[in-house]
Amino acid sequence: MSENASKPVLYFKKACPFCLKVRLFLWEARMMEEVEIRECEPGSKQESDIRAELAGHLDKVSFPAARLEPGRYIADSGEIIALLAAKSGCVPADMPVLASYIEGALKPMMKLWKENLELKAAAA
Ligand SMILES: N[C@@H](CCC(=O)N[C@@H](CS)C(=O)NCC(=O)O)C(=O)O
Repeated sequence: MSENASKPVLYFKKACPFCLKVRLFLWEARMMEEVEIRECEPGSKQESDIRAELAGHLDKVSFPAARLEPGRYIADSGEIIALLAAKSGCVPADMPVLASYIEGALKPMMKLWKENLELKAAAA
């Protein structure tokens, strides 16, 4: 078995803010070498191939997603981080870069995104 066969595989989509959250966790936990990352360009053939693979294992395909071991897939950035953290014994809540991204960028971005949706719906 190759070394990569035993590593969790992470599926990222370029420019996905939730994928960046997982990347920051990996970097801050010094786990970049412990996973294999497959990142796709939105709209690419690689994205279609990854979606086809994930669709066979997840109720709903979303990015990021992870294959923790053969046949065991999960999606949701928080869940992926929690499982990788448990594996390595690190505590995401104690990671200042990750916390700063979640609280300082991701949450406000999601709030604006939701407000934008509501405004569009009200204007329609
Ligand atoms: N709560 C999820 C949200 C993930 C999410 O909405 N990701 C977007 C990409 S930024 C997505 O997968 N959208 C649906 C799609 O591309 O099919 C998480 O934290 O992972």
